[in-house]
Amino acid sequence: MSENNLLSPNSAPHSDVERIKRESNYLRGTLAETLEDRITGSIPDDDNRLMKFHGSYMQDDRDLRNERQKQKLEPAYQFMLRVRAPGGVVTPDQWLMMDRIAQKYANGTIRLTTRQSFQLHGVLKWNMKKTIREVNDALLSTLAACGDVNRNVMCNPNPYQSEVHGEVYEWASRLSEHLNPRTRAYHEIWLDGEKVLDSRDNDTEEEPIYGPVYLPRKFKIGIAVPPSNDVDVFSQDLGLVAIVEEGKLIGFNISVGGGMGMTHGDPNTYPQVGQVIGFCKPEQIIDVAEKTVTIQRDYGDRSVRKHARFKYTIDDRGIDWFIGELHNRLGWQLEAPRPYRFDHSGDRYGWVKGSNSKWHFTLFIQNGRVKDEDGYLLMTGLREIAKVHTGDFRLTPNQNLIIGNVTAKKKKQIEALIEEYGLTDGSRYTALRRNSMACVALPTCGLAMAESERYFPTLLEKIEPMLAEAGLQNEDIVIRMTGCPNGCARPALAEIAFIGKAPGKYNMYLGGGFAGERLNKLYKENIGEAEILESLKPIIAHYGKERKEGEHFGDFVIRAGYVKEVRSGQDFHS
Ligand code: SRM
Ligand code: SF4
Repeated sequence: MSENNLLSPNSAPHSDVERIKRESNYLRGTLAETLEDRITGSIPDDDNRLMKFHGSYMQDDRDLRNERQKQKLEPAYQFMLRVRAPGGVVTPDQWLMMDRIAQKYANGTIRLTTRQSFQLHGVLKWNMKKTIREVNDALLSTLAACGDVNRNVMCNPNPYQSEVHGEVYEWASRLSEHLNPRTRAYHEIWLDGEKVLDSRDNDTEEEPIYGPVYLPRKFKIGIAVPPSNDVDVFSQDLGLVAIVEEGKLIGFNISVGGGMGMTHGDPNTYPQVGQVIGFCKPEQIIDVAEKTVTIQRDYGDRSVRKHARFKYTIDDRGIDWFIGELHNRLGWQLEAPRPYRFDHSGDRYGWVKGSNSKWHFTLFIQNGRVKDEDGYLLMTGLREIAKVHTGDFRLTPNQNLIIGNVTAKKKKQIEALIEEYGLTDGSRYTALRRNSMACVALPTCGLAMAESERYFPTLLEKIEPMLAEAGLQNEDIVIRMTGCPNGCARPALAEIAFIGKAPGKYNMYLGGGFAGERLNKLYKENIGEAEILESLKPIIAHYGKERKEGEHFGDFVIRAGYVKEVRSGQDFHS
């Protein structure tokens, strides 16, 4: 392994997280002992860092913080658990397992994420082991769902072209498998597997791709199948665009250096869109991904975590440097990128018949939260469907759910359940809401500066009458909200976005590309609901009156001069 793995590009001291990883003995730390400690519901900071690699974060219920402080109680510590499945494809039995453990160990809800994973919230330390075991028994995993490694590999859930989906999904699974950490720590800690290493063997090479300190930061891969850019391929560290000719997958265009996170007011941090650098055949993709990951391993910034994502490695050294380094490591060269075209980044709802003659139903799930509420028994409905369904479930990159591969024979039964539980394809809502996403934020996310998931539906309710007035109820407009600038709902790519700044206050951005090809731009800073509505109303009315045929909202606001076009992340703050 290169020496660069041990030194930051600027030779500055490494961040403390690097020490924790290095001393962890391949992600073990003192986690096993910590979990046995019954005195507190929390775990120490160092172990919490390592816990992420195992798919979990320690959190506390922020709604209860003040009250517990007053009562001199420790915060209401609990754990978020992320369960990943490449491309978000799971069986009905796996769905039933998620449903069961959500009731048994978590807060009784399931959260479908923007990267096609599941999240559970509210798991207590004492139940973590049991929960992860049940996940593992159902052949799913939490390993590498978080942490400085390759995360859940996203892939277009494409219900239309079943064969292409099958092939692309296969590549997503292989990529995921190839880049999985190899440490046995996960089995030892959670599954009481055999201990294969002890601290004396710390030098043993267990991680052929990552090495003992893993990556400088998280790494993300997603595969889009044009014309759908639902995975927001340009937000990925490594984005793959499937090139399909005559119904057959012939290879992938490769995009590198995308990412969404930034810090408010810090121009050294910015969201970035990936750059397309070439094309390769399907069977070459594993090699390309592995070499890309090792370049980031060796050259990524290990001193300043805010500057450690792959996008900064590329922007600092230049795209030509990266291509040269990649070609060197591959020992062969990428071909010129092939033509492709994206039409949209959202989901297409309702029933469609796939090319394999099976049926697929895309269900609208507001902000990905699966739960039962008065008058809408979504969780129960999905449980009843899973009990009879013989196909699969596919989590979409927009926090929705596809009931996939329904046979003609089963369709009636599933339709009846959809009807009985009033499950919706979103047609009862405006197109704006069908194209909306919000991150989790409060009360569980420790980084949230403002509400997101809990507040966004209320804000949409207030925007929707403006659309009705302008005759735009059925106009697809991509709108997203996050509770902080980390960008978990990929807000920097939305046509309208709100990014939390403080309780009740948001920065408002306009002008992202409808197909996820362009970043948006700051329009108003630190505004509350009244000002949001006041600002949006005239723009929506203007768009209703003066949009050109087929012109998307994000393009219109640039043409009409509300915001300037952003061509790359470096222009984002200017
Ligand atoms: Fe995220 C951190 C939730 C997708 C960028 N993200 C977090 C944490 C774990 C907060 C923390 O570190 O303490 C959030 C947990 C909240 C909670 O209570 O559940 C969290 N991120 C989520 C999810 C659940 C949002 C959702 O509503 O679905 C998504 C889970 C994805 C998954 O299944 O793997 C999620 N996060 C994303 C995305 C979108 C994507 O990957 O397509 C991004 C932007 C893309 C990117 O990475 O550039 C994203 N999350 C971040 C960042 C900023 C990273 C950066 O480059 O600066 C953080 C903070 C960090 O890593 O320090 C973060
Ligand atoms: Fe938390 Fe911020 Fe991510 Fe929202 S965007 S889930 S507030 S880290």
